[in-house]
Amino acid sequence: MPSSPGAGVEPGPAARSDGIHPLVDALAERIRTCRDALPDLEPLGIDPALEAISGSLDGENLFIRNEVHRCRGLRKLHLETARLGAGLQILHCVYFPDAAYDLPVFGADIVAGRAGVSAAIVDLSPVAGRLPESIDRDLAALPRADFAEQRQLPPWGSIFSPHVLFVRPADAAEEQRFIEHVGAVLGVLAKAVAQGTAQGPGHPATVERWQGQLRYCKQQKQNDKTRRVLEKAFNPAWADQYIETLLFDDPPELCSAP
Ligand code: BLA
Repeated sequence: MPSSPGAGVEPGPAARSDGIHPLVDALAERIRTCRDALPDLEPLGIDPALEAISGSLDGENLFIRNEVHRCRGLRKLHLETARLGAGLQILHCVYFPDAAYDLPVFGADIVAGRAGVSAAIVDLSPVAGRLPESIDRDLAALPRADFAEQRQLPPWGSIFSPHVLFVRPADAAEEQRFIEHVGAVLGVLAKAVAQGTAQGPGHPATVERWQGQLRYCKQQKQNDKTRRVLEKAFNPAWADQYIETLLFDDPPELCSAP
């Protein structure tokens, strides 16, 4: 784990939470509410240097707040809220499943700048070719989320499911609609978590899902926009470590028992 953001940053006593875009704040609250109802939820230990990172860059307050948990069926639930200079505010959330369970990766990301929210994305992404049938059905049955501006996925976005929602919300009503849709997607995941049962670490389906999770991380790491922002706010070596150890670390090795 990287221990210090390095040049350009003066560590402060705690992450600041002022000046957060209302969508970032409200979505983080909704995600926490859904998360706190998951079975056997417990906080995962996190390097205190990464839990709350604060400083300043070009006279702007910088902060990152990280929350990391686990629960039954999901090995790592990561929620990050950040303000990274030039008015850029980010919500980043990924739930990585335990490969023994037939569960997808949950991912959500919001990028807001001075001109408003430029990107809002949410998905339950398959780790085994396609989504489990019941999840596919439940997502297809959700109320249609209408947005004026749909966005085009980049090539690395082939990891996302056909149900992915990627938009630029036009106004406060669309921002609220996005929050409701994320809540509904998390409801679909919560149902699958409640019904899920584990297969052995050596089961071919577990191994396939583990490989799918590795691929998810590999593809996400091709998003140069994330890397560039972190490099500018901190420095390239720190950004690289942060991405490799906290944002998209590879899933832990499976033990060989069947
Ligand atoms: C785009 N992500 C972006 C952009 C920035 C970041 C600056 C460009 C904004 C835009 O295209 O409008 C930056 N995102 C970050 C940073 C972090 C972050 C610094 O999460 C974390 C510290 N990205 C994810 C996850 C998803 C995701 C989990 O981290 C999806 C589940 C998606 N971000 C995503 C996509 C784009 C994006 C699809 C658009 C990329 C493109 O158009 O090339």
